[in-house]
Amino acid sequence: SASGPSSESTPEQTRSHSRTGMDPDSIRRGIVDHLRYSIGRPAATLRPEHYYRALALAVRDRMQDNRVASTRTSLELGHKVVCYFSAEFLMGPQLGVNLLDLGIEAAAATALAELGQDLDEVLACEEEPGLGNGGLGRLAACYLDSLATLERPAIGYGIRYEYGIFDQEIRDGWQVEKTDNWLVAGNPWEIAKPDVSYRVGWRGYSEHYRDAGDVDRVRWVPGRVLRGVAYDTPVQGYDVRTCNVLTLWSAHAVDSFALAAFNTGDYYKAVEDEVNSETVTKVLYPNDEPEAGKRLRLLQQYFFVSCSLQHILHILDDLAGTSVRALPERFAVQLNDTHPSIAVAELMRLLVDERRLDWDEAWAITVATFGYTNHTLLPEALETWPLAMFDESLPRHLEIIYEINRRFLDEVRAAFPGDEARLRRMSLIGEEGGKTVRMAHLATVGSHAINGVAALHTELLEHSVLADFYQLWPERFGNKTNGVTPRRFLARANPGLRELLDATIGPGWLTDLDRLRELEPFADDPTFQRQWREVKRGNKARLARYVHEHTGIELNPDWLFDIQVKRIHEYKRQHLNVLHIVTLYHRLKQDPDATIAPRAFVFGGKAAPGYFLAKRIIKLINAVGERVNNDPDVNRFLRVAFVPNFNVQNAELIYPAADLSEQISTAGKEASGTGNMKFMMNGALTIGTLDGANVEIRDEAGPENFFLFGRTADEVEQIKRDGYRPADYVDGNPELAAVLGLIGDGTFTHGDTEVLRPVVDNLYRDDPFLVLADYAAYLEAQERVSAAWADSAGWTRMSIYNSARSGKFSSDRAIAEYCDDIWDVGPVPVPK
Ligand code: H53
Repeated sequence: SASGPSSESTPEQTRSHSRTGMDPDSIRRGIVDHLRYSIGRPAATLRPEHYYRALALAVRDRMQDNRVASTRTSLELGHKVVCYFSAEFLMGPQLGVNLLDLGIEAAAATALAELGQDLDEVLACEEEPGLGNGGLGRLAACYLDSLATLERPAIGYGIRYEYGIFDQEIRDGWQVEKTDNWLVAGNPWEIAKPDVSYRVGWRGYSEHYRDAGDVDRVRWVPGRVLRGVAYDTPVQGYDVRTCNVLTLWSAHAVDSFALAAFNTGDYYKAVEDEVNSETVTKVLYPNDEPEAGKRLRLLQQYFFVSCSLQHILHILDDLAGTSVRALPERFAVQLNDTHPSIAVAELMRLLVDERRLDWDEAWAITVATFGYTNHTLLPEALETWPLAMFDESLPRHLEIIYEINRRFLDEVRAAFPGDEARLRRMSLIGEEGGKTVRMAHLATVGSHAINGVAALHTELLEHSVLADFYQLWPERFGNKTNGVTPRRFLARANPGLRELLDATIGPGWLTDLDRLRELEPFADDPTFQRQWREVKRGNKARLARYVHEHTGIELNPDWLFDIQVKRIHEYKRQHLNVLHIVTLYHRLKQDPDATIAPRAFVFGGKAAPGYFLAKRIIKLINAVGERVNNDPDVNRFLRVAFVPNFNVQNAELIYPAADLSEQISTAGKEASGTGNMKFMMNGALTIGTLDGANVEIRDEAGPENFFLFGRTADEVEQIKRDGYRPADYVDGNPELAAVLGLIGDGTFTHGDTEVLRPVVDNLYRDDPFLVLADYAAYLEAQERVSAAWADSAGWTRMSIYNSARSGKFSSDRAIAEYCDDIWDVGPVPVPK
């Protein structure tokens, strides 16, 4: 073989090296071995999906070698480990990125070709794990990628949902949800660890007793117990030996149900118990921002947090001579939103009740261990649990929260004497509309570092939602602007651009994205501009094929591709985008001689199944699309496509195909956004509000390379305070009135005047996200877009500048900041 074992290798190493070599020959042997020993199918029946599984297993073997070396290096040398707690990890397809990270894309393609298989066809067989809803879950996945690439020891901890985010189908313009049975064909990336298993209690009561040393103690006697089992997925860094791990917990009954049945004679009761336990990790709640408020959701959160903390303490115990007191020196635990914030109370319980530390010491350890990332200001998304439900579910944790609160409020009292209103505002227990446990307050009080996810978001956090906490502990607050991984969203998603970048600025940019600045001198170079446009056109043609295959709609790759993909939510204002389309439709219908620069509008995104208006907005997009696409008066200039089932896989086709990125949320509502960054890296220009990370995107790109419009966050608040009356905007704008009229009068719905009525009524009467107040400014910005598009060289220059200046939005930059400012974790190179 090409890379034979070195002469110093021991026989053991020789065997392992030849088994997991990175050359085409070794990979081919790996595939053949797995086909034979892991898949076990007669040669004649082998199809691409079998080759997919065999190659995935062969790749996993290679990552596993790195994993073993990484664990040894980080644990034995005593390095601190980042633990990222997240209820969601939206990992996306694994095979392609793992090949990239290991540097064996070409070798794998050769190996498959020798077996008569095509790599692209094999890659297409992967079912993506949809264990997340949107931005928050995908951010967690990007951060795992950067942690490994920056050689930081890290463990992602989460939930192994049996059913991930639903698959979306579009029928008659409506969203239809299909369950996502992603595990049916097996998951070659995970390794089940039945021996890595912890008990998790639930319900019951707490019992006070005196221990041998005559100290008052409390023990929790749970009414029910489940068992969590670890499933490990290796997370390979790019071009390094470091391979971290994502540990996801799956819920089971505590004892073998068959055994219990023999003892009690009640077989069916025992089976039921098994079934009940397993429901805990059965399904992901499909709400992106708004909290679900469901008891099972609280149990999911507690379940994965408890397993993870027990696992961490267990690792600490295994490190000879390390006491739990060293926890914050050895582990940094980050809470991704409030979903895992029950960890604060659970760690206190483990330290005080089980490890018998005194309260003050346990509290100091807890606060030093946790960091909390807030991802939203939307009031409906801030988690609170009804006190009664919480008490019934986690009675001991409620006692602990009361004690944390008592001590905390004493501290507030000391800092702000006599300020009763402040105490009420800051309490961990909310009093308005029935008592609740406020999880954001628990996470904040229990963490030494609290961060927002974009500069504007952090600023608003410090002066609105968490203002009282900021005044108490300003030094604990900081900003960590989000980032996305260029490995997946640039190199994998956009092979044409990757090649052009390599050819133009040489290698190295993929792990040092600021180097894209070296493109700037080429921004006006006609040859480079032509190559740039060719890459973009190829990407647009690729997306057009996909859209045609999945919707039947034909898009012309020479048109301007204007794209909005993200969860469907009123605050993201997909309906504002639609008002623009209907305005253009109306103008073309009014004036038969009118012409406009042709545009393809592409949408994608899922609506939470119970979100009435979001589902109507999907219907609105499809209804307008159907009419526009089939009307010869307008379809020469306009097309509208809704890509069904927006997910990580098709996202990789969509971002690189955009000319224009729609980031049009009401200012102050989108914490950061990360799709905005993926578009920018791939050379799209942004039309956007001053919201979330758009502000920083505009600062980096330069205001002349960004289409800004709309009210600022301050102005939005001002308008609301003054009493917003959306109807005034309709009365003052005949074109807007006509557009709303068309939507309401059945023009797009075959005469049905009821279907879209709720959307129109909502805008006219309430319009909580100021769609109508920003309509005129949005149209004006779109005019600027059209004018800029008419100048092809000018547009190309702006496109190049956007990519060239997107370096800040690499998740490598974000993770380096977390490591330096919050986690205190440095690089731990694993010898090759
Ligand atoms: O988190 C993203 C942000 C985005 C924000 C999103 C998010 C969720 O996806 C779910 C819950 C939540 O509180 C926030 O909406 O703006 O970019 C990652 O930070």
